[in-house]
Amino acid sequence: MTSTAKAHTNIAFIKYWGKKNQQLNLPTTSSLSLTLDKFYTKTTVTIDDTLSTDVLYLNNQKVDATRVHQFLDVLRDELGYFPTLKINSYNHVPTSAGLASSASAFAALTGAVVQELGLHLDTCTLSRLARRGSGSASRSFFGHFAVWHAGIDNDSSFAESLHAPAMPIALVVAEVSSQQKKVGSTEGMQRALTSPDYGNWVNNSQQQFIDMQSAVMAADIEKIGTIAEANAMSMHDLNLTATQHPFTYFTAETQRILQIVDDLKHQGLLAFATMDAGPNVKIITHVEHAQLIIQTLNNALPNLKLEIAQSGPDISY
Ligand code: 2P0
Repeated sequence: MTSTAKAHTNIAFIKYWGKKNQQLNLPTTSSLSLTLDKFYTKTTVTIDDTLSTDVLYLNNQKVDATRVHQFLDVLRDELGYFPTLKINSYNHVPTSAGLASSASAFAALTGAVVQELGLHLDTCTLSRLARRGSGSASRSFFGHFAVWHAGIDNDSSFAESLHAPAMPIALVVAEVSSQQKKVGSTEGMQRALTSPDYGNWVNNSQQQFIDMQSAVMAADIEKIGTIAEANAMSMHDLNLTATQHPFTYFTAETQRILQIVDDLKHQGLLAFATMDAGPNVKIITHVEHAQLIIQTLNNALPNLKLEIAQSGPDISY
């Protein structure tokens, strides 16, 4: 038998930036995301007990990904023994989009493995399992908006759909070229935890999480963008104010884009910036404003790679 799952990536509007338990990927705060239509991972899993170990192909290339092997060990702990697997994963998250693929990759892998084992688990259980591979993967099972409840232990930390109304929201993704060495999410979060502002960030984030849910349920794109921008910028302040190995993901080009977003906002457009573990800027806007934002960025920075994404679907099999 062979089983396939397709999971879309997501962008956090209220960020996950810090773990209270590294082994379980338990976050310090709850987070909230929009699933994106354009970017996804499709993963096929086949039980093959002739193999001596699990084998993984990524975009048709055999890879030895320690993180995936460790995750399959976690799944065997949680679900009980299962035979060796052959895994074929295809990432439709072009590096040019400047988005991380670990969210869609671990969600698709979890869905496909569980399907291949013939288990019938609810989506919140799948989310809880995928969290162990990568925190943000917990949110990639749900179309449109998802909330990941921080929880207090392995059982209580999972995501679910927000059941939000449809709305004309769009995301303009601007990829910034960067020579600087990337600080991975796990490392970046550890450094951020040493910021004297971390406790304040947790408190503010809790309020922003509540306010964001109201804004999403009211389909108020301006409010969504305003809160998302404030949350993202304070996340990046933590990196700068870390007492151990302070750092920044911002480059000169990032700052130029943020300036343009600010100018567009003052011209009356809906344009709000959010950023993740890298220099790329994602602009939250109304679908009708997206083209103008792209034109303006293109005129100012002709080499910038730009993509538009909209709300994406649930995981599918
Ligand atoms: C997020 N990010 O909420 C935050 C905002 C990046 C910045 O989740 O260590 O790959 O695998 O749990 O999920 C990216 O971190 O981290 C991330 P791990 P993950 O989307």
